[in-house]
Amino acid sequence: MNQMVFRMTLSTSDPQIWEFYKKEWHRQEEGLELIASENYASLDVMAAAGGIFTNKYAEGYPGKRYYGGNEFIDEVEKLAIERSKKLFGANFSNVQPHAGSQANMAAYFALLAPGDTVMGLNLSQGGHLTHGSPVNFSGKMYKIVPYSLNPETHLLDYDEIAEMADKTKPKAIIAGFTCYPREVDFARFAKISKSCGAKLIADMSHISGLVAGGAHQSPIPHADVVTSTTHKTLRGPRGAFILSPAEDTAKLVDKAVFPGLQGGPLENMIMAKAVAFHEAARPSFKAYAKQIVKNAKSLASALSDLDFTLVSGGTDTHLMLLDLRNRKLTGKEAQISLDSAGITTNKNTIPNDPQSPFITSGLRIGTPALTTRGMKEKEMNEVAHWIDEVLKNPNDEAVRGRVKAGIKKMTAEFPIYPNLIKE
Ligand code: DSN
Repeated sequence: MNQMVFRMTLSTSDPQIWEFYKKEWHRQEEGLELIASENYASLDVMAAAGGIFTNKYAEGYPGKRYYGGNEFIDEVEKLAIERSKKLFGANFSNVQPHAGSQANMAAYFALLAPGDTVMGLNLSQGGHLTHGSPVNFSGKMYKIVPYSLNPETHLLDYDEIAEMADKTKPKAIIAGFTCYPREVDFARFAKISKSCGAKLIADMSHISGLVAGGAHQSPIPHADVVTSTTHKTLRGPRGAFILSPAEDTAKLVDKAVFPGLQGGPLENMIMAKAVAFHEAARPSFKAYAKQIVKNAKSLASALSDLDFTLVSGGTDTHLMLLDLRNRKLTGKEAQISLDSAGITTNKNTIPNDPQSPFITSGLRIGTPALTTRGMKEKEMNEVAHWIDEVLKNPNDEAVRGRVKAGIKKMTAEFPIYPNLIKE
C-alpha cells in the first residue's frame, strides 16, 4: 500500500496487523466482488473516514453540542446534512446513525411504541433482520406481521399486502429489501399505508445509489421516514442516514438517534458521508448507477442462458438471486466453491427455501463493486461463464485454479485503486 497516501507506518510499527491488511488488499484487488451490498469507496472517502475527525467527541447536533471545540465539526456535519437532502430531494436529514440497523431502530423509536404492529417482508424472502425477525430487537419489541412474496412470481404482491394491512391495521409498514431483484413501487406502498393509517418506513439501503443516480424510483416523496446505509450502491463509507419529509418526524428521529440510541457520533464517518454525497451528486455517478443495472441485467441474462434459474426471472436492479436447485447444489456449497476461485458471493435463502438459512438453496449476486472497477457488459459475460465453470465442477481444484488465474488477469486491467502501489 502506498503509505504516502495514508501516511501509514503499519508495515514497520505493527507488521502483524499489516500482514492481514496487505492480504485483504490483495484479495480485494485480485478477486471478483459480487456481494450485492459491497462496494469500493473512493480514496477521498477513505481518507476522510480515517482522518483526524476520529479524535473528536461531538455529542449532540450542530450548534447544540455537549463538548467544546466543535466549530469545524459542526460545519462538516451541516454539509453532510445539506448534501444528503439535496441529493435525495428531502427536507430533513440525520447523518449520525452508525449503521443501517441503528437507523432502522431510530425510525421505529421515532414513529412507534413498543408492542405496536409492524408489517415487513419476511427475512427469509428478502427482508432484513431489523424488519421484524424474531431474533432481532424489531421482532422482540414489536408485534410483527410478516408479508411474503407471491409464491409463483416471486414478486411483491401489493394486493395481498393491502389486504393484510387492512386486516391487521399495522402502525407501520416497512418497504425495504436486502434481496429483492425487482423495482419497488413505493407509491403503491404509500397508498396501502395511507389506507390503513400506517406510517411508511422505506429502507432504501440497497438501492440508495440507484435512487441517487436516477436508476430506481425514489421513496422520498412517498415515505414518512427513509433510512439508508451509505456503503452499498451509494459507494460511501460504512454508516447510515435517515431522511424525513416533515419537521415533526425529523425532530422525533433526531431525538431517537441522540440521546435515544447513540452517544458520540462518528464525525470522521460523517465527513466521509459528506464526501460520498458530493461524489454521488456528480453526473458521472448517474452513469455509474445506470451501468450497475445494465451490468446486472447482462449478467442475469448470461447466467440464464447458461441454464441458471433466476428468482423472479431476472433483475431490474443491482442484484439477482440464483435458485441452485436445478444444479444440485446448495448456496453454501456454491459460495465456498466460488470463494476458492476468487469469486465472492453470499449464500441466500430463496422464497420458501427448503434449506436452512445456514445452507440455503440460493446465491445472491450483485454488480455495484465490479461496476466501480469499470467493468461492463463484456466482462459480465465472462464472469457468468466463470461462475458456470466453477459450479459445474465445484470440487475440481484445477478448474478453480484456472478460473482464478483468468480473474487475476482480468482484475489487473480494472484496478480498484490504480494510484496506489501494491506491495
Ligand atoms: N448485510 C446487508 C446485506 O448484505 O444485504 C444487509 O444489512
